[in-house]
Amino acid sequence: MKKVILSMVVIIAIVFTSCKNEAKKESNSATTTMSKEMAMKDISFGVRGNCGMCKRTIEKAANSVEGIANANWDKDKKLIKVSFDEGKTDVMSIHKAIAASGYDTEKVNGDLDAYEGLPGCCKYDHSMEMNQ
Ligand SMILES: [Cu+2]
Repeated sequence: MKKVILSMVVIIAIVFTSCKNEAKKESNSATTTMSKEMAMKDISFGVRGNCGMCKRTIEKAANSVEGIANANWDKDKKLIKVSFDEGKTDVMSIHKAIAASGYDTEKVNGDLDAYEGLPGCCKYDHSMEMNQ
């Protein structure tokens, strides 16, 4: 069910993006600020974690990737929303950066040494459901 919702979101995002592309083609006077917006991509994916401290670590890791405009991890949903510049980075780089800080993402397992270094309250359960 979640996969269905996720793929619907992706489809809507693609449709929305292509509509914006159409709009841009129609107006040749599109400004540079508009093309900057066009390059930004919004994604979300599951990331395990427990608390507010996890939130800071996860978001800091995501924000350390060049091209990330915004990162917001939802503690209850175990989900991060990221806006990034597709010209500067890609989805896997964001997953890897978060995993390197010790946190599991949907695609990359968290670095175990970094996990060991996390405060006790942040030692999340590796079987925790993500993207709730
Ligand atoms: Cu924590």
